[in-house]
Order: sequence, then structure tokens, then C-alpha cells
Amino acid sequence: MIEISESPEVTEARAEGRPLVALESTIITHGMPYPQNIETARAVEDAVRETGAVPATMAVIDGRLRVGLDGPTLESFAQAEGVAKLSRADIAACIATGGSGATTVAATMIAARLAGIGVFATGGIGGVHRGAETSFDISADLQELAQTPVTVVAAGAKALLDLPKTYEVLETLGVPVIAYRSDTMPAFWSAGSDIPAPLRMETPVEIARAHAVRRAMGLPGGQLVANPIPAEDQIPAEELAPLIDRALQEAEDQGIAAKAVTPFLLDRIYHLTEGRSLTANIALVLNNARLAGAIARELGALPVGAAASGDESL
Ligand code: PSU
Ligand code: MN
Repeated sequence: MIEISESPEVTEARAEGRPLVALESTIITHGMPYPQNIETARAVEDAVRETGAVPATMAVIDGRLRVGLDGPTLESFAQAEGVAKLSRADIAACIATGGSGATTVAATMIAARLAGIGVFATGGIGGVHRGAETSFDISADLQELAQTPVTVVAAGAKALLDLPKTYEVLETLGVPVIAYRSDTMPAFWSAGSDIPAPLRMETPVEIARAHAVRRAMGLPGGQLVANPIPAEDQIPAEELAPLIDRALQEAEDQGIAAKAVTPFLLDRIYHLTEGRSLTANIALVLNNARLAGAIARELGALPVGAAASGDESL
């Protein structure tokens, strides 16, 4: 029914028992302009490799779920126009109809679970949009964290969202939100915020153990690891706030809705910051890839069975 094609690198990693890190593709097709998107995708894969783990960038191409993309495929994906943005609601339909599309956080988590990969790195998860009380725009990423057993390393939720509401929803859904070496939640382009971190951890091994213990307890769902952008790369929140407000106003004026909202806002903020938001976004994704690689290695080093996705034993 469903064909999963692994890249040779992923197959080899499995044969050698090396840890894998899932990566998403919507950040490439909808999150960053060309050519920075492809440069970043390659650099993120290399950052994972430098930790000793192996990257598996996910996408659907011609009806196949691809686990790991080779260089030319990654390049053509990065240049393609009008690629579908696949979340939980549309990934099966895309595969069934032989289509192609990029995977969001939610769809990448689904793909990672199918591929037996427990750790995933991205930039920032989707969440509760500002004005959600009238638009009802809440990313499917949050529900996915509640039900799919993958540890997602991100710089928190994207700061263009309603961050307090996003973390309230994650608490309601029972998703562990772990700030890495921080007492406050990171805010994507900014390292901190005034939102206290629900949980704080200091080392990749603690995060790996928490992942394994949840599985051993039979708790469904994953964990969000919120990894602050390095201080030297951040944009202060006060500086961004008026620009985010402006981008949000433009989205409202132009009637941008549904899946188009996040890509529109990221693009507007990129222009309003004269490219600085992209530089920061690239820095934080690389930082997340390195942490995810370290967590994947620790997960792989835990007693046999604890690391495998879907295995209830510890
Ligand atoms: N992280 C980034 N840039 C992005 C995304 C994450 O640094 O563009 C993508 C992810 O694929 C995430 C999506 O799932 O944005 C959120 O979209 P929405 O708000 O429509 O659920
Ligand atoms: Mn949405």
C-alpha cells in the first residue's frame, strides 16, 4: 500500500546501527527562499553528520514516502514552484494519488515513526496563531506532538504565533515541553522570553531517557525540546515585535488564510528585517540539528529496545 524509499545513506546507517535524525522539507520549500533553502538543507544534514548521526530528510515524491533525499532530489525540490505542503490531513491523499509534497513538522513526525526514527530537528514548530480565537488557526503540529512518539528539537514555536496560547495547548495535550539549558521558553529568533519553561534539561542523555521512559510507560506522543538560538545570532524580541505586527496586519489585509499563513508571514518578516530573520533562522536550525544528533546518539546508546520507535520495552 505504501512504498517507503530510503536513501542509500539511511539504509547503510541502519545496517551499521547508527543513529538517525529526521529532517523536514517544508522549511525548504515554504520556509526559506532559494538558494538559501538548499544551502541550509545541506548544511543541516552536515551538522547532523558531524555528530555521528545520519540525516533522513523526509518528503513525498511521486507517491513514495522518501526517507532521506539524495543531492539532486534535494536540489530540484528546493527550486520547484508550487510544491504541496503536507500535514497529517493530506499526506495519505498525496501518496494515494501519486503526488509530491513537502512534509511539515506533523507529517515529518508521521514519516519518522513509520521509519522507526525517534528524533527530529527543525526550526520552529507551528502553533496557535494570534487571533486564533476568531480564526481557529491552530497548527496540526500540536496534535501530532500529542500522539506520535518522536522527540522534536526546535527553537520553540515560531515567534509570530501566540506563544502563551501555544504552550497552554501543549500543556493541555500532555506534551512535555523541555527547554534546553534555559529557564524561559526560547522565542525562535530570540533566545528567551518571559514565558517560564515547563521543564528544563541540561544534557542530551536526560532528554533521551525522558523519551524512553515515556515509551516504557505507554504514554503516547512525543516531546518538544526547545533549544534557544545562540545568543550571538539572535534578534532581540523588542526589535522584532513591531515587524511581526506589521506582517500580521498585511496578512489580514490580504486575506491570507489556512496553509498560506505561516509561509506568508515568514516571507514578510524576511523582507521587513532585510534578511536578518533568515540568517537567524539558519543559525537556529543548525543549532537544533547538532542537539538532535546528540540526543539520537544517546537514544541509540540506551539499553536495547528503548530507542526503537514503537517498542514498548525498556
Ligand atoms: N520551521 C522553520 N520554518 C518553517 C517551518 C518550521 O524554521 O517554515 C514549517 C514547519 O513545516 C511547520 C510549519 O510544520 O512551518 C507550520 O505550518 P502551519 O503553521 O501552517 O501548521
Ligand atoms: Mn494553520
